[in-house]
Parts: sequence; C-alpha cells; structure tokens
Amino acid sequence: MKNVLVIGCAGQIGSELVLELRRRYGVNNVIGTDIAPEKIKGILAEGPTEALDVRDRATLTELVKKYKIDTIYNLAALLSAVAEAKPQLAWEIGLMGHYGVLETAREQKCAVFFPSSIGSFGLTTPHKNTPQDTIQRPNTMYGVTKVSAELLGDYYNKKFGVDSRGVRFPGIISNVTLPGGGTTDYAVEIYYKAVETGKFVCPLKAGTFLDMMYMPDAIKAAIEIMEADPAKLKHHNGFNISSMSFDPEIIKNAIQKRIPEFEMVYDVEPIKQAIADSWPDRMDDSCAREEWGWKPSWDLDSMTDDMINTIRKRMNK
Ligand code: AKB
Repeated sequence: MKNVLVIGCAGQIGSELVLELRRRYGVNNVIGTDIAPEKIKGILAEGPTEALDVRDRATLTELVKKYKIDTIYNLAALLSAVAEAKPQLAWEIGLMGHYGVLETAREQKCAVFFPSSIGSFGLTTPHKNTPQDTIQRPNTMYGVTKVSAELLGDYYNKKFGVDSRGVRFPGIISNVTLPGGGTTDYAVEIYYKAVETGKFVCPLKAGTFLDMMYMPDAIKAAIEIMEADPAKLKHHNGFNISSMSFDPEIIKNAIQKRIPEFEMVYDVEPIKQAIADSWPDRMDDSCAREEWGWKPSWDLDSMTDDMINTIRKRMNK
C-alpha cells in the first residue's frame, strides 16, 4: 500500500483506521473520505480529506486518479438494525456502492478491503465454532449485502484479478467514535453508561453470545490482511476473525469487578434480539491464523480496563 483511500472515514472504524494508516504510510498518503464531510474533524482533518458518497462512482474514480490511489478501504454501510429500518438504502450503499468500488478498482488497478461481518451468517449457520466455509443464509438486509459483497469480491478476484480482500468483523468495541444502529452497539454503550450513570438497560437477553473485538485488534486485522503475502492466501474475502465471545451477563460481571455498584436491567428490543439470534456465538478463525498470521492481542479483561480508564479520563470521573 502506498496511496490509500478510505471511504467512510468519519465512522466508528474509519476514524481510527485512517490515523493508524497515516502513522504507517504517511499523513499525505492516506485520503479520508466521507458522505458527511462536516464530520471529518480534529486530528482526522490534519491529512487530505474529501467528500464522497460511495454511490458516486465518477467522483470515486476522479479521486483515485487525483491521488494515484492503489488501495481502497470501503467502510460505507448502514449497520444491521438501521438497515432493517431502511433496507433499500442499505442495499444501495452496502452492495451497489461496493459494486462501484470494485468496478473502479478493476479499471484503475487498485486493491480493495471490504469489511464483512458476523452478520453475513444466518439461522441455519452452525453457531458454535462457525467454520470459515459454511452455510450463509442471512435473513437481514445487512447480511444479504455482506454475503453478496464477499462473493462479488471473490468473483472480481478470479475473473479480473482485482486484489479484493476482507474479514468478517465481530461487534467492535471502541472509545473514539460511537457506532450507530448496530446490534452489537450495546457492548460499547454499556461502558459509557457504567462510567456516566452506573446503570444500563440491555437490549439483548442474557445468554445471547456474540463475537466481539476491541478496536485496536480490528484495525490490526484490516491492515495485516492487506499486507499479507498473496501466495499464502487460499481465501481472499470474508476471513473469520475472532478474539472474544460473551453474553450480556459476562460483560456486566467484568464491569462490576471494576465498578461494584454498576447495575444492569433488561428491556429486550425484539428486532435486535432476532438479529443477534441469527448470528454465530463464536467463529472459528483458524484459516485467518494459518493463512496470514491473525492473532488478537486483547481479551475481555484487558479491554474492560482500558475502556473504563479511557472513558473515566475523558469524562473527568
Ligand atoms: C452490527 O451490529 O450491525 C455490526 C456488526 C456486527 O457487523 N456491529
């Protein structure tokens, strides 16, 4: 990667990925773009930035030529719960937008990173130790766009030689930019509420196990997969990556070890619960480990210490 363009740079992952890419490849070699350029602020705005709607292929191609881009990270998407409320828009952005990215990549000879998700699986997928290659019959629009984009990436790789790669992200927990409209967002909100008010209303039932990951590991995965030796890759798009799996009770207990007065009650949101019930409890990520050396660095305890300390400092609590 020499010149990188990130689509969706003001979002939860983009806002941290751009900074790490700039640390590694140089500030001026990483172009942050977003559909809402007014959200590109602070340290993110210290390097090159542009307004870009992923559906606007003409502007994307213009920017790729202008900055001599060789790698595109396409992070534009509506998260799972919002996508159920706006399925047509989710399709336009999540799948048609990505089709445009792959077409631009084919013409301009760029590599492409695509963030798939645990959402690409469905009720008929084996939920425990979900294999790399298995049944993917998602019943959400988010999942339909994710599995379609994985397949499209594989197709463009085989048919046109586009170097399209990607991972299936678990729920991502971070303390810089809040996620918006995901099913796993509760695992971020719980930390903010624990520090702010000491109380949290959980939208998912006890016993709902999901894969989760701390942001530094997610960023590491997004960069390492693109830097991996192509000769060693048997898969390209949609690598399972896993680091921890927990249910609401387990994360509550981890917080109570540090904040004993923390209280949690349940008020289950049926749409989110149905989505979570269709997703794996824990993925088997042995292909990512074998093919490109994936290894997470954070677990629930180290992440909980870091989340609470960081949020406390920021809130002066
Ligand atoms: C969501 O909950 O929609 C996302 C995801 C797991 O892809 N965080």
